[in-house]
Amino acid sequence: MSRAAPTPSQAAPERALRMVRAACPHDCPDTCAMLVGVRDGVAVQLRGDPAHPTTSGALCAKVSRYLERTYHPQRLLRPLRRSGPKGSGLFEEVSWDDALHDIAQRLRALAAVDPQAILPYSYCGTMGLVQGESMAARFFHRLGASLLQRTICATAGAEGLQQVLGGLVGMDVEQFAHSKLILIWGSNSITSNVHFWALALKARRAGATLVCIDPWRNDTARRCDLHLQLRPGTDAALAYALMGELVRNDWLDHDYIERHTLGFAALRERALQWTVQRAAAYCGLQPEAIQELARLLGCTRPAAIRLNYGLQRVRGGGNAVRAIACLPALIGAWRDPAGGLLLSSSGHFAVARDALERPDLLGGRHPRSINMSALGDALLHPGGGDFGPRVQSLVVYNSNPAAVAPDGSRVLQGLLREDLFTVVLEHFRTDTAELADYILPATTQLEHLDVLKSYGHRYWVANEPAIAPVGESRPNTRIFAELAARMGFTEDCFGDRDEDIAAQALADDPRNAGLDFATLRRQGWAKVAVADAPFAQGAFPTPSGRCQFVWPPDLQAGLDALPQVIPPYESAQGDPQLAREYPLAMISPPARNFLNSSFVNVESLRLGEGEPLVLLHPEDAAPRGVADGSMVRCYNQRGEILLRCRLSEDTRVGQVVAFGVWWRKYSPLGRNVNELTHQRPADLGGGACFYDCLVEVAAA
Ligand SMILES: Nc1nc2c(c(=O)[nH]1)N[C@H]1C(S)=C(S)[C@@H](COP(=O)(O)OP(=O)(O)OC[C@H]3O[C@@H](n4cnc5c(=O)[nH]c(N)nc54)[C@H](O)[C@@H]3O)O[C@H]1N2
Ligand SMILES: Nc1nc2c(c(=O)[nH]1)N[C@H]1C(S)=C(S)[C@@H](COP(=O)(O)OP(=O)(O)OC[C@H]3O[C@@H](n4cnc5c(=O)[nH]c(N)nc54)[C@H](O)[C@@H]3O)O[C@H]1N2
Ligand SMILES: [Mo]
Repeated sequence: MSRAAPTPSQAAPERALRMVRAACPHDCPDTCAMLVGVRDGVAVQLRGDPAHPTTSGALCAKVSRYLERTYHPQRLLRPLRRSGPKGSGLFEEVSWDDALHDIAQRLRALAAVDPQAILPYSYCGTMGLVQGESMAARFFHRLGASLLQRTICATAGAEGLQQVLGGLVGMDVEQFAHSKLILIWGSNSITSNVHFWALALKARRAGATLVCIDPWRNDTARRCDLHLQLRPGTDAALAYALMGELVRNDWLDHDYIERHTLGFAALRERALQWTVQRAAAYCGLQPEAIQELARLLGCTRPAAIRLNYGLQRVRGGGNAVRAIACLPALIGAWRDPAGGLLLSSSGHFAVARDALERPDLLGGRHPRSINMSALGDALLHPGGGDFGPRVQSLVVYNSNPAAVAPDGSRVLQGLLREDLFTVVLEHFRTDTAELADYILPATTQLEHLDVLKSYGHRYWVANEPAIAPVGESRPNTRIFAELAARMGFTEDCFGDRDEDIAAQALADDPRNAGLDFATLRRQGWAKVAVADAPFAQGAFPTPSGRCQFVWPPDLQAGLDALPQVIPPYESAQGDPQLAREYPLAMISPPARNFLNSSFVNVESLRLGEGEPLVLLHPEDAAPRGVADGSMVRCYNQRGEILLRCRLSEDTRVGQVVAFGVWWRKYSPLGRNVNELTHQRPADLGGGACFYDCLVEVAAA
């Protein structure tokens, strides 16, 4: 297919196809550049931009269906107000004026007592900097509402990486095509990062070895040359064992270590304590597999690690990332553009956060901060003490907490509080929207303007509105600006148009090399100005400028400053009593046809996924009398769900894999996998621990 350049709309004849540049808004490392074909005001085709280097003309299974999502018969078209008891599903249509007037009045009354009783709840339904935390953040800052710690996905790993490398920085994903060894660590790339997988395949055609480190033999693991199928939550021990082997065999880059790292002597000593045998027993691996991987790491140039967020959804997740992030410096892998590690590329983008979010509007107030991964507890807290006022209003946008937040029965109980005033900005009547007092229809990516950075590649991508808003839907920015006006907020920033906000997003910084939004939207996408091999000469963005094997604040406090090996809360090591009662470790990785809970209501994709499934090893099925294809109860101290069981040797003995994240309303008993997960935080960054979970399974 030839490349279609966007043609000016005014010149286009009536029936001509107009191509509009867009960006995939979804929470995925790939942030694809897209082209939308519009005819007579209707989006009729959508494809990946063939000229964009990582998108390469291809979209994933889900986003290829984005038109079905935008024009879905169940799209919310008008504001809705609850007209029956919470959870009854009874709503009536109201005008925007009435809805906004009433919401502003309710929020104003609460704010007059204590604005912290109002909690915004949002995540990455859209990754757009405009429709994400811009006008919304301004609104809540001006209001003085509670702050939200956005921990549900990545903060444990982000904090871990920050301690070692100094930020969310690392390899350029395009360079993986030239690596000779690629470790895919804690990631099912084919499902959740498919454009990276294309680069890994390119490397393999040029002779690279691909290794997968994952407790589940997923699609990606099956296609790699080597798979280390470790116990969940044991990655730090594996990393230490690899370091130990690098030391014993002297597969080290002494010059790089000397000049560009901090704390090698201590790390070396700790690593030697993790003998291959000890780690093999701890991780549930064969010692030979660890030795083989160490040899590959020590003897292959360039060696690259595609670390991802799957492994940090456990109690020790932050420290696991720390331990793994030490590996490339030991072998001097950073010297080569195709060597090193990539967890996230976010930190290579210079975003003017303060201009977008305007924390100055807090005006010296310091509202409390609530961890989004413990939403159930927050909603059920009676208020008082350190917690502060009871949460009396929840304003949800870009998220579906009733489905995605852990400890779902507590979340649901909280959302069912008759006295909780809940407003949900959405495209659909999600599980969360069903429990709202007001549902406000929001525009999709085809209907609004935005600008995106990426956490998997290094391109800014612009998104032009391709079509007029469907129904009476409005962009998040407009909804919050209109609420601000009704609240009497008069600051100029509430009058910014989406174009203004997009322009403000790009910071004046050498990494943007003078790029402005006007240029970006003309080009569609633009690469940040960052060196191919950013740490070839050290210069890590840490306070020491070095790769930090030890965390200096811990050193100064006299604490153990090295990465720690921390067992999951729910594991034989972490809680032997609990492990006897609920002996199966449950992980709940993404389903290929869904994006977290987005797309579950797109019929073609839901049919592709079938029904909520759990994989159980035949050796675990036999003593439980569970047959392949039967329904099983999956339960623990927090709850119970029903799943279709598939017997599979792709999971470990003692481990089940249940796919996320189904909507409750499409799940048996109206409950999904998060009925079983807990709200306790990871070691760093307050991160969620979705894959730190023990369960038992029985025939239903
Ligand atoms: N199709 C699809 N793509 C997605 C998403 C989606 O829902 N669907 N979600 C998007 C989002 S929000 C994110 S954050 C990314 C996440 O993408 P990734 O960071 O790649 O992580 P996950 O896909 O969550 O999990 C990947 C793998 O981690 C493994 N894993 C679980 N526990 C452990 C462990 O303790 N150690 C190791 N080594 N591996 C473990 C799981 O078995 C799974 O195969 O993907 C994005 N892409
Ligand atoms: N058990 C288990 N639970 C998990 C995970 C797991 O692996 N296992 N993964 C976790 C991870 S990594 C993440 S990131 C979270 C994700 O959790 P969420 O960020 O809540 O992601 P989604 O479920 O995709 O819900 C996003 C919602 O935003 C809406 N939306 C999209 N664009 C817009 C917009 O422009 N305006 C408005 N108003 N709404 C919009 C969509 O319709 C959708 O309903 O889930 C977490 N939950
Ligand atoms: Mo995520």
